[in-house]
Amino acid sequence: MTPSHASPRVIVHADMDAFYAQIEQLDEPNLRNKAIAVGGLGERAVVATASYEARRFGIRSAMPMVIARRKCPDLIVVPPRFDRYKAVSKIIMDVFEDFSSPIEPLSLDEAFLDVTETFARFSGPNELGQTIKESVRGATGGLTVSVGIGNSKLIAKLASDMDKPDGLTIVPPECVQQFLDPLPVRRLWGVGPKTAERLEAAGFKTFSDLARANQAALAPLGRQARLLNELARGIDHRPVKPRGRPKSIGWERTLEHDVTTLEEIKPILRHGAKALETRLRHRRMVALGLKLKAKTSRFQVMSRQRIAHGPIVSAEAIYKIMLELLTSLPSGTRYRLFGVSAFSLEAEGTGRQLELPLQSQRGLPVESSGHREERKWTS
Ligand code: DCP
Ligand code: MG
Repeated sequence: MTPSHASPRVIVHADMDAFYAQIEQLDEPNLRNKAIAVGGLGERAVVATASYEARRFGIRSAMPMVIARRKCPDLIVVPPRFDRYKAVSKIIMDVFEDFSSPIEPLSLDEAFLDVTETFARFSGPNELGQTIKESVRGATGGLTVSVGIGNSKLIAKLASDMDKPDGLTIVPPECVQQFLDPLPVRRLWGVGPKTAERLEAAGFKTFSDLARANQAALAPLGRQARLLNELARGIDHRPVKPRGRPKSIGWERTLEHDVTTLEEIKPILRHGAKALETRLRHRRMVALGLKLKAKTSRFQVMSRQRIAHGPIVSAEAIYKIMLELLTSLPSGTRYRLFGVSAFSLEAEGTGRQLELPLQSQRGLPVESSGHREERKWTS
């Protein structure tokens, strides 16, 4: 039985542009607008990825670095920093989670989002797409992502690739066939290169060829024939599959200016608490533990955490605990980053009473790399 079509799905595919290279250009302004390749320096090194400036010279992922240098003698080669890429990946996946339940990451820099439920919050797909792009830019300090929106994973995936970099491609349901028709069959997402070869050998060059083929023409494709024909007609019911249950869910922000006073910090924590509530609700989870993280202007990281006696989910309750945890961090210090996160997560509705009185919770300071500070916080 095929799923009902009563309410069409809204699926987004978001894929960062020249991911590693863009991060290097963000972190090192001297590399901006230049042809750069991220990869090793050894003789056998290959290009992990190249900036769009370098792609104009024909440089591509997986190309031997010697060839890349030959194509572009001014190419700047930057060694990879995987920890940084992973950290950025976590930030963007958290952003995606604000829009979608569930999200399905495909790699460090791309994910499917099923936004069917949250779509009504936006005036239309354009506002949805622009908001995702803006949010990624804001959370990462300026990175661009290309976004595709359609009624299936296949359409969304193909659409995000249409207008890179910094693209937004929307395929309305009534335009699906027109969008697919001219594409070569090897672009069918979920079809391996072997199958694509077989398709081409059997005379199917484009989606259009495959979509319009009759039973007899499809016969040589064997058991896959029907599925391939349906995909070529834009029929794709594959669900967005959630990633595994996370150990923690968090929000953090590096501030544009360092802050010191309670009055400056309160709105940041309030914002963080709201963002965390959204993320917990999207994943239908509640938190038994909450953690406040802070980084000083001297890059000293401190955190304080608390185990709650009951599950917490509301921004109000999170904010209240954050304010309490804040009082055990040094006052009078300049802070450049705050993070609000939840751990000891449970699925929502597992039976415990929600949000028991906060007074009964014990504070457990941990991981403190800062010295005890006697000064009190004042507004
Ligand atoms: N990657 C890699 N080796 C490859 C392909 C990719 O190490 N053969 C890494 C580097 C990329 C990252 O994975 O930055 C993401 O891969 P993408 O295919 O999404 O490529 P980019 O994000 O670099 O470029 P774009 O998506 O704009 O085409
Ligand atoms: Mg990418």
